[in-house]
Amino acid sequence: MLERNLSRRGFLAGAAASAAVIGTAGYMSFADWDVAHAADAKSEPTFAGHSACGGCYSKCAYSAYVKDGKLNKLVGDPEHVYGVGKPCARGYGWSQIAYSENRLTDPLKKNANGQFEAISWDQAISEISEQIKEIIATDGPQALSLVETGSVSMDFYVQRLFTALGCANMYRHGVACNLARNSGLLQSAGTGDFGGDYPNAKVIMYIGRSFADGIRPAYAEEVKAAHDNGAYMIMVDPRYNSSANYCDEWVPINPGTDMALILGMAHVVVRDGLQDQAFIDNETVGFDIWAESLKKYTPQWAAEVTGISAENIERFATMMAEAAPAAFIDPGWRAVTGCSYINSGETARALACFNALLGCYNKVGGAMLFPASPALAKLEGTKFAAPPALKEKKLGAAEYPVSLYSMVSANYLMQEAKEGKVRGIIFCQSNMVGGYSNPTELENILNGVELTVDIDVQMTDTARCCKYVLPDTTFLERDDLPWSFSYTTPCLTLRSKVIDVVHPNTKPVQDITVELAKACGVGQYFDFTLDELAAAQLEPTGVTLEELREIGSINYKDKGVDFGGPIKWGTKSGKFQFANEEMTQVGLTPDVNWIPPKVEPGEGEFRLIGGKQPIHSQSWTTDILDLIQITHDYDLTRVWINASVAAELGIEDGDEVEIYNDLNTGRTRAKVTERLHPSCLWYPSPYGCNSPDLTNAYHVGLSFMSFVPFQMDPYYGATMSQEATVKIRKVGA
Ligand SMILES: Nc1nc2c(c(=O)[nH]1)N[C@H]1C(S)=C(S)[C@@H](COP(=O)(O)OP(=O)(O)OC[C@H]3O[C@@H](n4cnc5c(=O)[nH]c(N)nc54)[C@H](O)[C@@H]3O)O[C@H]1N2
Ligand SMILES: Nc1nc2c(c(=O)[nH]1)N[C@H]1C(S)=C(S)[C@@H](COP(=O)(O)OP(=O)(O)OC[C@H]3O[C@@H](n4cnc5c(=O)[nH]c(N)nc54)[C@H](O)[C@@H]3O)O[C@H]1N2
Ligand code: SF4
Ligand SMILES: [Mo]
Repeated sequence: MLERNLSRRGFLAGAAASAAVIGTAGYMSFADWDVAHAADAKSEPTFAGHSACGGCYSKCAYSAYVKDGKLNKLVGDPEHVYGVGKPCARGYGWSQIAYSENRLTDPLKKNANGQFEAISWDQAISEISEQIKEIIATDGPQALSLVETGSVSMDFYVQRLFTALGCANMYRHGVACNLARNSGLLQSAGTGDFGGDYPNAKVIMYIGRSFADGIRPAYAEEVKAAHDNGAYMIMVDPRYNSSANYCDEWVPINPGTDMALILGMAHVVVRDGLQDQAFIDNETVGFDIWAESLKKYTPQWAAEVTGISAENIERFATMMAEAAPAAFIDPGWRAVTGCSYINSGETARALACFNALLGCYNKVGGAMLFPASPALAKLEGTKFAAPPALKEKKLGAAEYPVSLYSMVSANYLMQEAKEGKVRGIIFCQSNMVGGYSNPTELENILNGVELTVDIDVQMTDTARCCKYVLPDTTFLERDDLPWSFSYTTPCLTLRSKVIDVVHPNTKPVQDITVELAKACGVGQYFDFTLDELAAAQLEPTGVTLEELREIGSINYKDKGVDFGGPIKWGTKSGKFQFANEEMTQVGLTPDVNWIPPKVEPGEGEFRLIGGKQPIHSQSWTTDILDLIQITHDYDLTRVWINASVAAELGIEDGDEVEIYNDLNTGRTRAKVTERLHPSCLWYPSPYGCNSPDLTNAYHVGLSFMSFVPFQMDPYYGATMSQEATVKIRKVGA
């Protein structure tokens, strides 16, 4: 266990707070935080402004308090519809990043020996921009690319730079998150995402979604409300996850077969005429085609595939149909529908179709399409007007025509880079090597790319592989643009700078971008300040920049979902689509049909499945001392193995084990449990950092993706993070 100096604990103060993090279904409430900081509270920190957490992409808003110029206290802003005033443990932990001793503090360039040397900003900007210009002059702008998922201003500035350069190759992290899900939902329901009216639901089925592990505070609160209001909740997961305690049933499914469960349930609903025919007649197309296909997906067939009894499949289907429209299958986020399997996107499409059978969209207690987000000004014809529209589409768009365009596969970009078709890649707030696909393969590919730049706040696995590393300020040290978004209700949020820049040679990403734009000859598209732009964007909202800065977030509670009202489907047909001819472009049938997982474990093999832990975001937060200490305290880097299987292999709880396949071998300890399906091993996803500069995270735990090949699903291009098998043995046996 890691020994560390307790006096260095800046935020998560002490063991009580750590225990609360784990004990309260995975997230730390404001009350817990208050208790932990009772002593501090007496010394009166002062309000410094509204920030929005930079610890994951939910950007939960909070009020920041400082003492002696240092961040001292956070209080959640309840108006923020994701954060609901209750930042999670990761949020408190990540707020320490500004003061981390492992921050990037200067621009760096890799020398001939592979060592980084500090260089001046002038040198960095001029060398990078010269190379960008040379690449464009020789091979055109499509030889460049960007991998970025960031704050609102980061999105705006870096994407505008690439648009100005004429380069369409802009990618995000969806390939290893929700690319397949959002695309599948888009092709059926016409939206990349939907939610649910959890508090009013009577039956909810979750397939591979754990709101107490993969946290968004609003989600956790809503599910708690569903539970308190008596909803019957079914957790389908090969693992008894941290949310299963809230549920009425745990259904340990054979991993990768959720689609068969949904098809079997849909068969029962249609066979028994339990579908909402009025909804189907008025709102959908293609029902008859799917109904015909469903005939073959009997509960007996589904039972064979999933390992769930036919009786239970019948029971779930009937229970949900009887509770409809106050029943739905949750769309999941990452694990099952997002990117894990060859059938992930089709599983998303299947569940969207099942919900359509229930006629539950935008009904009280049903699935919920989000209301429109607050409209910001488009700013055409003004000095803020966007650069000319791009002439080409991004690489991979033609190969993955049914994928959501903004999410087209970053792995495809890497494949093109491997073949020498891409000469420059800029990463921004993206640790691709740390977890989008096989890290060794990604590192090899990046080594062959001429210009690689990473803009980050710490030396990640990706930064290590780049030639230039540019130090951003942290989210606490910079202003942002207004964020307009929508969940159960529309919301407007502004993140403001709340502390002074800690390291003088770091720069806000927007300033870095403007300097690069000027040096590349496209500075005319950035002839304004961030504040001028923010004020102009806000004009249609009726709120000024000053007002929004003062209040932080506005929740438009009166503009929520119109339950029972007309639905505007975002599909080409204008209806919900049970069948969609466009799917044939990628070799799929118009309606949803069974696709088995790509990989099946052979003799002595296990499918490697994984997931989030409440205290870390992706690979992002593992270097934060207080968060990684919780990892050590609770021994959270163990591999889960089913108890009967472990007994057969002579593995006991806590034993040192080796996990191995053709790609990787690694050692850890076993967590022997009844709470896991025997066909798989479960390993947490945050660990295995390979960057020695991140001294707290370095080589803690194993890197999940090191056991997974560099690959893409043929339909949507997602990374298929669970299409891999491993073996396990006791060390020394
Ligand atoms: N603490 C924390 N919270 C986060 C994040 C984070 O990194 N850390 N990241 C945020 C982001 S970006 C995302 S995408 C979401 C992800 O949120 P989720 O998608 O909920 O996250 P996971 O933990 O990957 O997966 C959920 C569950 O799926 C199960 N599972 C794995 N394989 C299968 C299968 O074949 N079938 C079924 N039925 N279940 C399976 C896993 O055991 C796990 O318990 O979390 C968000 N919130
Ligand atoms: N190992 C691992 N890989 C994963 C996952 C996982 O759980 N573990 N989860 C998958 C999922 S669900 C998702 S959504 C993707 C997410 O993939 P990414 O969006 O790439 O997220 P991270 O890999 O966490 O890396 C985020 C990076 O942003 C940096 N960063 C944070 N704040 C700032 C800032 O203010 N400015 C700049 N410039 N950089 C900043 C962090 O230091 C970190 O390197 O990862 C996927 N891959
Ligand atoms: S869910 Fe947690 S880590 Fe993510 S933004 Fe909110 S408080 Fe921060
Ligand atoms: Mo994600």
